[in-house]
Amino acid sequence: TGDLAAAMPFNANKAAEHGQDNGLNPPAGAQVPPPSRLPTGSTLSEVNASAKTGGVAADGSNPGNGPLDRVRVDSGGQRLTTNQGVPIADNQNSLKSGLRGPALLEDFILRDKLTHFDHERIPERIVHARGSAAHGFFECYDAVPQLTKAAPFKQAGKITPVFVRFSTVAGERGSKDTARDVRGFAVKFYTDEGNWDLVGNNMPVFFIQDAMKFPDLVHAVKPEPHHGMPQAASAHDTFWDFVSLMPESTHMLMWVMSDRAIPRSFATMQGFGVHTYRLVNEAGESFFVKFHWNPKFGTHSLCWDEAVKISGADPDYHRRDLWERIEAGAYPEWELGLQVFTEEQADKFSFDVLDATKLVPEELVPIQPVGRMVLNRNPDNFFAETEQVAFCTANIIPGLDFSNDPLLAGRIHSYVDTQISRLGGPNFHEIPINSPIAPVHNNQRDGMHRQAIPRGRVAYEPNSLGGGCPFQAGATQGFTSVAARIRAKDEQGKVRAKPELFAEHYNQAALFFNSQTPAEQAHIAAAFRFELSKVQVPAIRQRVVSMLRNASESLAAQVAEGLNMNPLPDAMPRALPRRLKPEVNVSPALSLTARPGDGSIAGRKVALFVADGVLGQGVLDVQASLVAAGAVPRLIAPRIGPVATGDGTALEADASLENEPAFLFDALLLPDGAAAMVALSGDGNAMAGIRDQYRHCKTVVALGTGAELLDVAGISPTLPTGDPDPGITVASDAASAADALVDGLRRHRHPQRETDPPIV
Ligand code: HDE
Repeated sequence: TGDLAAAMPFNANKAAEHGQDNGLNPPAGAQVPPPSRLPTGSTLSEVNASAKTGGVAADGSNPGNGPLDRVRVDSGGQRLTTNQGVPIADNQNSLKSGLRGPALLEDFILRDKLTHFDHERIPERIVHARGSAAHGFFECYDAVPQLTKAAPFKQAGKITPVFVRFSTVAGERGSKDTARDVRGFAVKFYTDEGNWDLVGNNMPVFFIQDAMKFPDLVHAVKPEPHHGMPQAASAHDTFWDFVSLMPESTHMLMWVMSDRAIPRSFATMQGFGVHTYRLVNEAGESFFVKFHWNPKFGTHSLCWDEAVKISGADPDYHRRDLWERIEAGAYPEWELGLQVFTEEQADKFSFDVLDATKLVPEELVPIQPVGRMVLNRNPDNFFAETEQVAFCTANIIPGLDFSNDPLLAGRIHSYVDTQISRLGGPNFHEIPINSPIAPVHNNQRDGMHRQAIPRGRVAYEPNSLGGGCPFQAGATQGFTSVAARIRAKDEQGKVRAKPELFAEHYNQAALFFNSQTPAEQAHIAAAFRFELSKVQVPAIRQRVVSMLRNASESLAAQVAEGLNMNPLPDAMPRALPRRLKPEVNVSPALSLTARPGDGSIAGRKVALFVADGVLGQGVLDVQASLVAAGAVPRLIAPRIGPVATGDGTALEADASLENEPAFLFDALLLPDGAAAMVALSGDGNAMAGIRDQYRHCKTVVALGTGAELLDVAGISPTLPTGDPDPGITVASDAASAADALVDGLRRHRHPQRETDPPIV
């Protein structure tokens, strides 16, 4: 490198400090590339492509594993150390001056431990604080190049790792899972073109149309600020005060008062991107799109009394269900569907596709399946993964773009912003669960908790000293925004206002209500009644009913009757007096019953009651059949442990009637055996359990003398109509008992039995 080089200091270990064109370059290849986040020896495309095209990925394959292995810590066989790696001799006693003397300030081991402990909490999320998450993958069915160039959809069979977090909205981090609430459904795709976060909900619409109102909505639904009540509940004055003054919330209220707000499992709820987004293909053509996640196990919900009881017995009900399904290999799975439409089509709709309080009925634009998502690995550490994951609607990749939805616009700002205080600075993207698999190269530097060690002297662009790197990817490779024109008809200059169609608030609220089955409609009416009966100020209740009259007179009348409200208040004046004719008046796809799933009963839980004197063989046979069908049977007895069976079979109770009450289960078996019948019939926990199963419209199957327990509990195998109750079976042998349980689980619930108020 000549005389100049000889005259300059040169550190061969820091070759990159020397620029490209000054004659001081180390020989080509001498720079050590930074360590890769990929598993040793593999390339990005290997990590992201399955060997197959179409069909199924290998069980247990989890492409997200490799990149996180770098930071996983396993202390098995290791000695205890301080955070500096200094081995600790004694973890029981602080350092003192004499046995009874004062503790010494020099005890860096105690101080290391206490200091870290003192700071181990971070702020919870402003909303969606309570959540549960899992790793998995997205698998593309077929490439859709005509629609999008987005990485996950580029090749049939392509695998993209995902991390998914489900959440409730209103409750704090430690609140119950079964609150009546919207559920968050946030998916982080670690694509080979960067992270794409599809941060959605389990309902396709939202309460408000403009980000300006979000803090107001959240302040209204959260516990009231003077006394901090109620926790994880919308049944209070401030929420209903706000929404009743915001008629745009009517449609969303229908969803939140429906059984969708109390899902049976995260695995049995739909997910929606909510906003209209854009897909962009290689040619730069763009299409509007709505994202739908449809669960393989069908859409199933709890009923209200069940949700209330579960929240006491197992506040972690959904978190546990997700964890156990994955541990058991009953992997939750969803199909991703796209509703694709053009701007010209959208122009003709009777609603505005930029209005997040509106959905696009499936009858108008069908859903096109493009892939499936499987969750197959539980996190190793709740805090490091589930708590620290930071979803940001701003995270999109080439092939996708935003629409002008004004609610989305606020979100694009808010999610990045909130992480800066929640996760303590601008480098939260470097926390392992957040960092992309795609390499990160830019000139952003420093800040709290920086992990990357950028090499070289160049942190600006343009530069010549770094050879112009990192260089702009250019329009063919890099992200470009769709050059969507502001059309003449939309050109108004700066305005703080809304498009006219945003003022139509009731057509889709009516569509949703009218598309529900009678049982679902009854639940909506009961939910409004419950929530509004908790509201103290009568004028607020009146205002809600007056709003409902614009969506459904029948619903408004039922709610008013439930509240002893007489006469009915006048209908609320409409913001848009002219009526718009909706394209569809009934959309069967909006009913939960429209998606029974693939018939699998994987992960569903069955209580098999047992007690001393039980004829154990029948119970074991039912248990074996249920396990074979993928369900989770549990033996429940008055006490845990061994059961003295009447036929000498060895049985051990998994749980007691006290610690796992029957309402935690999807179905119930009452066993054969005269002595067991006597024991259970004298046990209030068993009797309450049978009545709860009945009241919650779940399946109860009695084997032999077990049928007498139904009589003792006052349960009739006949419906109020006089027909036999399809959810109550008296079986003479284990095989038919198992069949009846499997069949009942497939049907989930038997609403024919339901009355209001309940007869049991
Ligand atoms: Fe969120 N939302 N949101 N939201 N949201 C947050 O971001 C916000 C909205 C949703 O599991 C926060 O990281 C604004 C719609 C989910 O970590 C915050 C507006 C939808 C999650 C935030 C909305 C959502 C959040 C709190 C209106 C469905 C949990 C912590 C303009 C499409 C993600 C955080 C997770 C979380 C802001 C409206 C879904 C404060 C400003 C609509 C699933 O940034």
